[in-house]
Amino acid sequence: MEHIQKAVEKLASPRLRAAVSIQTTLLSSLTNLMREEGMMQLLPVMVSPITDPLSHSVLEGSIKYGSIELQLTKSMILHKQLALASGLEGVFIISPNVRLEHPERGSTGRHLLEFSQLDFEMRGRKMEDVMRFSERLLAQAFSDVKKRHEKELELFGRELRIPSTPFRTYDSRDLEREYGPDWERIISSSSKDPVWVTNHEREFYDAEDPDKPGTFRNYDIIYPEGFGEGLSGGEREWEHSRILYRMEKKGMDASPYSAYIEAARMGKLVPSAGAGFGIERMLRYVCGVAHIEEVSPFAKVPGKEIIF
Ligand code: ASN
Repeated sequence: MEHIQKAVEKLASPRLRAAVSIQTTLLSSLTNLMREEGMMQLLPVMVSPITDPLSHSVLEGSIKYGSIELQLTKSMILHKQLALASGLEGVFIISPNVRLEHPERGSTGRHLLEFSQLDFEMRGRKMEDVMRFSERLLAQAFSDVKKRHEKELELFGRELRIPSTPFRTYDSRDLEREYGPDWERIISSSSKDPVWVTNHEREFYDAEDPDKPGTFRNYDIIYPEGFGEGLSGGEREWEHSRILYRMEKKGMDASPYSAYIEAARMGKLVPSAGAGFGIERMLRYVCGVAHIEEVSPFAKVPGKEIIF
């Protein structure tokens, strides 16, 4: 009963109203810039035989449709790549992602069982293009929030900085060497503006540097003040043989991805780069709150009772 009361009180609170109005501005600023860039908006895919394999472990999230097994979307990465086959220069989606995170992640302040990602992909672009574009997106969105939401930011006691660009860039291997496995928390807590961390060994679809095997052309934005990771993206593997090679190196079973692999074999995947912002994480940072659930009306926190 107490949990229900708390959930209802949160829904009725001025803080939540303020958060949702800031979120509305963030989304319109970000997507307007994408439209100005000539990118087209896709509608979300929520179930499919294929989804992002992810590089971290989550609980199983498939559903049965008769005898067919469908995955709940973990991210639309593979669909973003496939959508560029149409000849579009760039695509974006406000994409609902379901990731059944292990219960321990409930205390990180930034994990939910379902979240929304502003996910985008640009044909023929390189990692540097996406990094510069993402910085512009953040700087513009934050400055629009500052202009329009003085009162709401005051309610959160938040002094929002407009980040200077370009953000500092670190290589994950250097950070690991210097700070050990806890590097993300350390670099986030000691920074004033967001930073980039590049070169992560993760899913098969993030491109390996052809000139430096073992180095990866991907990147994350780490928010400052301890807020941690808020975007991840990369240049992509798109050639049939490279996709098979990367899947094999990862020890993946390629059979569930046969249609995607066939599209690559037919030459329908194109060179691209992209990324995705976690919308709730961005809002948490902008409002400066400890837990994402404070700014998310129907938050499903791993390991916690689910009310609405
Ligand atoms: N959206 C991410 C990307 O574009 C993928 C993810 O969310 N796992 O790389």
